[in-house]
Parts: sequence; structure tokens; C-alpha cells
Amino acid sequence: MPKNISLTRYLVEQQRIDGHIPPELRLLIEVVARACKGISQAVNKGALGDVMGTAGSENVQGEIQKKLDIIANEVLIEANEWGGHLAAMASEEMDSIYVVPNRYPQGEYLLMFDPLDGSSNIDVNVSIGTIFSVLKKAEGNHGVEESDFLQAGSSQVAAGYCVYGPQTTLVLTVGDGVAMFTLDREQGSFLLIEENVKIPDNTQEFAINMSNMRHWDEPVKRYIDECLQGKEGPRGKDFNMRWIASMVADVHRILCRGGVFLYPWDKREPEKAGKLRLMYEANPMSWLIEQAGGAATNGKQRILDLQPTKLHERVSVILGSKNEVERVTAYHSGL
Ligand code: P6P
Repeated sequence: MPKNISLTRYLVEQQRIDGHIPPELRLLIEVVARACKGISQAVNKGALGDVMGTAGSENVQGEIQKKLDIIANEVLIEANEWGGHLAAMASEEMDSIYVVPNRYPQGEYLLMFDPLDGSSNIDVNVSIGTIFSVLKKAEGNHGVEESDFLQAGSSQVAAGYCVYGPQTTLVLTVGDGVAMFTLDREQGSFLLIEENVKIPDNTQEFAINMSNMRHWDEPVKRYIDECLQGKEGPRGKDFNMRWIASMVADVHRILCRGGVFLYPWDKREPEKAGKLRLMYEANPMSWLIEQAGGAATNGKQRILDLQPTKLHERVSVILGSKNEVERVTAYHSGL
């Protein structure tokens, strides 16, 4: 692969090749990437900057907000509101949508994000990340409301994440495969490190929070139990387990070497479909996984087919290597 292909050059060439990325969408992606560079700087400061610990407030999910959650949210809002490419934004950290103020031109795109996913890991220096998803507002709609965001994940026009780990790496799809870019801090640019990322259909590595085992439904208990039986059991092979408690980091590992990630419904809060959020966690991650040849379901349906009814809707998530996701899904159908 040629060296030194910047994100900008990649997007311009993609736009030139197949017109897949209209200029406004290219601008949006570049602005989000620039915001992620700023978030990466703040994350990297750690205890040396006033960015650690809690902000003393709760988000719409009822979770304690970390200072960096709020910083990351503000960076994304300020970076994107003036460009003229967006009509509105939605964030895990904000109860309702953020409509672009009248002092700026409004565009046709809708941007959703989890500004800092995995924030329980911030204070212990473990990888965290920003997840984003882009939709288009329906043609002709004047103004913008929450209902404009309630589109199935299959309607996304761009999706990705930026993982703040040993490297700061941006992972992106616009529907033509998955590309990865690592931040070169000397140049201040994201440089292409991988395109056409592919996940193996099979794996021997699963990611789940095992402490919740007693709360799982029977199909998930059966799947994990068979993995734990190893080569003496029905799977005929040993499995490894990973759980970083940062979806961005777990999904990045799966995109790099395969695996299956499960955050299933459980009995702790039976009225909730799951812990993870559909619009700005499950949908973007599911599109990336499918674009890399994997699969993503809620145990019963393809995640990207789900029709959202609420902005902060939760969902059960099983995603990764295709054959493993299909097996877990089959178990949910009693097969
Ligand atoms: P648990 C982080 O808070 C998150 O939303 C995902 O990034 C992660 O996969 C999951 O929750 C971790 O949840 O219950 O294991 O702490």
C-alpha cells in the first residue's frame, strides 16, 4: 500500500473514483476526524490536565459523567456546528438533539455520537474511543426534529470510531469497505494503514462480561458454556476470552483479528432491550462489522434492520465473525 496517504487524500480519491462521498460529507468526516485529534490530545494529558475524574453530573442514561465525557462532547459540538454540513447532532451525553444554531447555515446531514465510549476506563489508562454515525435528513423536510434521526442503521451514509489507545486510530466506512488511519502526531494527520479490512468468518475468541452469566438468557448461556468446554466439548476447539469494557477497543480487536462480542439482554433490567445504545453505538459498529464481512444481530434480527422509536434506545448486541454470530442467533431461534 502506498505510504503517506492522508485521510483527506483518501476521501478525495474515493470521491473522485465513485462519487460515493459528496463534498459536504467529505467535509463532515474531516471535521469529525479533526475533533477526534483534539479529544485525543485531551485524553493523552490524563492526570497532567484537569480532565480526570467525574463531572458531578449524570447523562440521560443515568450514568455519572466523567469530565472527559463532557469535554469530548463539547469538542464535537463546537467543531461541527458552524460548517454548514449539518442540520443537527445527537449525543449520548445530551437528553435531546442539538439543532445547528440559526447563526450558522444548516446542511442535510445528521451526526450522532458517543463522544467518549468506555469512559469507566479513563481513570485507569485503558483504551477508550469516540463512536460516530451519519444519516441524511429526509428530502424537503424544513427544520429538523428528533423524528428525523429515527432511521434504521441501514440508512447510515458514514460511520466510524476513533480509538484512543497506544495509537490513535480512526476507523471509517462510507459503504465501500472499512479503512483504518493512524494519527501521525508529527504531521498532525491521520495516515492510511489498512483498507478493505476483512474479519475471518470463524474465531476462537469471545468477548462478554462473564460476571453477568447468571442473568443471561438460555441461548447465550448455552453458547458461552459450549465455548468454555473447549475441544472436549461440542465445539471441538478451545476458546480465548477478552473483555475490555470499552466497546470501541473490543470492536477494534475484532476488526483486526476476528472474534465475537456479546452484550446481550439480561434479567437485571428486563424492561430494557440491552445495555448498549442503538443509534450511536450498535448501528455504527454493526455497519463497520458488516462492511468487513462480519455479522451483527440482537439475537433475533439484523441490527441494521431495526426501526428505532427513541433516540436513546437500547439494544442487545452480538457482532463479529459471521459464523459465530449466526450460531448465537440460531440458538435464539431454538435451533
Ligand atoms: P460493563 C462502556 O460503558 C459500554 O457502554 C461499552 O463501551 C462496553 O462494552 C460496556 O459498556 C461495558 O459494560 O457492564 O461490562 O461495564
